[in-house]
Amino acid sequence: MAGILSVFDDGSCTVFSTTINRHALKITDAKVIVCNPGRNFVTLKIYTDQGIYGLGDATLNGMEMAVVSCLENHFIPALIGKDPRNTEDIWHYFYRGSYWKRGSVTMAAVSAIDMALWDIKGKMLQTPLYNLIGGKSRDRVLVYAHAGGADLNEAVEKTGEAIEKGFSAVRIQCGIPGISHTYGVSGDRKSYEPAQKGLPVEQYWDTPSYLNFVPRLFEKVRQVYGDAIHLLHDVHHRCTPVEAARLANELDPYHLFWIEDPVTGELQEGLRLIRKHAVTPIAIGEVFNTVYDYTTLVTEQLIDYVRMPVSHGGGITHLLKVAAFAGIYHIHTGFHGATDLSPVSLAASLHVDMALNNFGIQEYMPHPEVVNEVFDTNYRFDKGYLHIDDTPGIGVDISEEHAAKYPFSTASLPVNRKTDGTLFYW
Ligand code: KDG
Ligand code: MG
Repeated sequence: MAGILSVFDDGSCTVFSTTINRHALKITDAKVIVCNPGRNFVTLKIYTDQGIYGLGDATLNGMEMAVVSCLENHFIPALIGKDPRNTEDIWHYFYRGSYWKRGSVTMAAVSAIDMALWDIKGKMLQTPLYNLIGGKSRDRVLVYAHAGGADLNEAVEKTGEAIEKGFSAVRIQCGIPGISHTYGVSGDRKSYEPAQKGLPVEQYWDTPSYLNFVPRLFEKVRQVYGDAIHLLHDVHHRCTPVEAARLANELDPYHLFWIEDPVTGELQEGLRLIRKHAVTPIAIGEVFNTVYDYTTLVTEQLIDYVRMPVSHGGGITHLLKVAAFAGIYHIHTGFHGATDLSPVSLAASLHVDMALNNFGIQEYMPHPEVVNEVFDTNYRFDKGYLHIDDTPGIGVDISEEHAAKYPFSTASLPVNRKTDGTLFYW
């Protein structure tokens, strides 16, 4: 990758063959690219008058078009003419300046704008994003894989497959005897993708069966693979505080790396009961949007990992603040990285992971090959870690030509009911 070729007295410089005046930079246009290479992605592309553009991920699984509308009808028109280098001021313009603040849709739009602006900043300064936010705190990023099995034997087998691939940390989800569907388990042995075409499908859930089964799963996995491997589990918001306290307590002997979302994220005080009864570490926040969602959890040290994703939690600008807040309380990061976060998000998270001192682990659910036809990426997996190269900015590009071959198709996350029909958390 070519660097700055020459710098002139007036502050302008030549990068590649484009002359950039560093004293003036304006956003001239922005567009939203929606595509479906196997699943829907929404990508924001912001253009400047200096020929540099930036990309941000605006995907909100199952709610894609709401974010597109927010960007196209409300935020993009207000962006035109602003100086893209003013990431802090622009963040506050769309967050603090907006009377109707917070919420998943608005914050996904704010996040996409912020990511794209940091991408521009890095490209303009010809340096990878991590150099702008503290530089490298490590050489590589520890990641965890997903292993989902329809039953105990398959879950054990899938865990072994992840270890074979080089992962040293594995999140294990398993079909529960007596429950037809459970979170994180694919019906057809393909990789798990919760959003299904069309309107939400209804699934059924039974917490007592789940609570009886999960400790047996981790007992078995520890017997087979020993103590060295990091084990994780996602409760996916499905327990009450007392149920979660029982589960965390019964999992204590198997020394999990974490349990995730043991109770719904909005029930912050619920975590107090879990802490009284267990030392299994806790990760929360993939559905959070702002630092305010974390106040009680962090200041009372009720959790061990913050999971709010770069694409839903206000982008780089806000995630750095959340991570700093968490760090003061010895809480680490473990950012969300499911397949509904596009390669732009994954790369942006990796830059933050590289730079933070209180990085913990990164979720890594590789995208299917067809996604790499649309996105040109700058990260690679090797022996349990992701490595990111030194491409300037976030370092991911999109091929609009390939994206156009995969048009948007409505897909929704499931809705859950208890076995008697009562509506429940998914
Ligand atoms: O869109 C919903 C998914 O991102 C979520 O269900 C994935 O819980 C998840 C995880 O931990 O990856
Ligand atoms: Mg989760």
